[in-house]
This record gives sequence, C-alpha cells and structure tokens, in this order.
Amino acid sequence: MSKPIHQALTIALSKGRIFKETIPLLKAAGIEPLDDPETSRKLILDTTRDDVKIVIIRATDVPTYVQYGAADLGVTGKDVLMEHGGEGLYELLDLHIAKCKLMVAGFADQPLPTGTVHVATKFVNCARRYFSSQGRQAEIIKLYGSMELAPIVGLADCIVDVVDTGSTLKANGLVPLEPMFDVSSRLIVNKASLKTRHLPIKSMLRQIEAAVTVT
Ligand code: PRT
Ligand code: MG
Repeated sequence: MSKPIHQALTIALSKGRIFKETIPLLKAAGIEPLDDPETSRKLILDTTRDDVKIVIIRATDVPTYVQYGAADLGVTGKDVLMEHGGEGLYELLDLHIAKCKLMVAGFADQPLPTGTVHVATKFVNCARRYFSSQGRQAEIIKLYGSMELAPIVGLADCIVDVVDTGSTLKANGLVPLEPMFDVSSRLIVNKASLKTRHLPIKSMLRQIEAAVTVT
C-alpha cells in the first residue's frame, strides 16, 4: 500500500465540537489548518506546519484510522474509544474537551425491569459490558441515531447514550437513570507510529499538554 501523505504526521479529527475544541490546542503546537472543514469539502487539510496534515473523518471512525496507521494521531471521545476497544493504539493525553457522560436513560416513573432489560444504543459494547458487569440480563438493540425515540415507541426500556446538558433527554420525556462513565476527548496515537516517529510526536505532545486546561 502506498502512503503518499505519510511523509507528514497525520492527525485524524471529526468535524463539529471535537474539531472546534481541538484547534486551540493544536495552535499551541504551531498547527493551524489552512482550510475550514465546515466550509471546505476537502478531507485532507494542509496546515501551517509542512510536516503535519489533518484528515477529517466521522467521529466513530477516528480510532479505526489510528489503529491501522492511516492516521498517526487522532482526537476521539472516551465513549468512542471504549466502544472501539483501543486495539493498535495508545491513549496519550486527556484533552479535557467535549465533556459529557455516558448514561443509561429512561422514564422517571418506570424502574428498569429486574429480568431482561431492553437497551437501545449505538454503544453496544459499552452497554453489554456495563449490564453484564452488574449481573443484569440485557438485550442490546443496535441503533445508529435518535436513540431517545426507542423507549417512547416501546422498542426498548432504556437507552445508553452520551448526555451533556440533558435537554435532549428532557425534550423527549426521558431522564438520566444511571451514570456509566465520564467522557472527554483523548489524544490517541498509532502504536507503531509512536515508535518510528517518537521525536516529533513527543515534542507535539509536550506542546499540546501545556495548552490543556484541566477542568
Ligand atoms: O454525529 P456523528 O454521527 O458523525 O458522530 P458523533 O455523534 O459521535 O459525533 P459528534 O461530533 O456529535 O460527537 C463527538 C464526541 O463529542 C462524542 O463522541 C462525545 O465524546 C462528545 N460529546 C460531548 C458529545 C456531546 N457532548 C453531546 N452532547 N456527543 C454527542 N452529544 C449529543 C447527545 O447525545 C445529544 O443527542 O448531543 C446532543 C445534545 O446533548 P444534551 O445532553 O446537551 O441535550
Ligand atoms: Mg452527533
């Protein structure tokens, strides 16, 4: 496989909140994208550093790109990372951005069944691990979006999803029931890249680390 863009260090980012909140941290390492992914259709962005490129991909694909070395580095939510499993990569740094919680959510007035709980989620691995670690039977129903609808239409007793303000749950008559874990975005690195490109990665890591605001 030829890897033309691999002369440079490649950082995988998703559009939206992760991109917006990562940009100030990359700036501290002298890295500023030359295009705005919200207005440009480019998927590979040159930056103010000749030796660094940014690839724009779906949030859930970031660990996969880094696992296979298609990107050397990436920024991904802990939720996405836990769901992926972390194979082939290392978590380098907690960036303390894009914070939220992975939650079990459902109806305030309906306790979850003591028998099999029907759980709708896109986080099937996280949900399976959570319920089985508590010795609870769960049927996990994989969805790709609009999880909040599932309990309302009787598809599931509850959902597992990321929650920030809780207003999306509230707007659909749901409440947080059980917190599973706190989520923030992490800087991840391909295991082989960390060995072969140790020096540039380490210096970039130091500069980013110094810019992180722990909240
Ligand atoms: O949207 P797409 O399918 O491409 O992927 P994605 O949803 O995984 O990407 P994106 O950019 O929406 O989220 C990227 C990462 O941001 C997630 O993996 C989380 O780590 C983090 N994050 C932080 C959040 C939120 N806060 C958040 N609030 N991700 C999603 N949400 C959703 C939430 O599920 C709800 O539907 O935003 C909506 C508003 O939340 P409330 O609670 O404030 O109403
Ligand atoms: Mg989204």
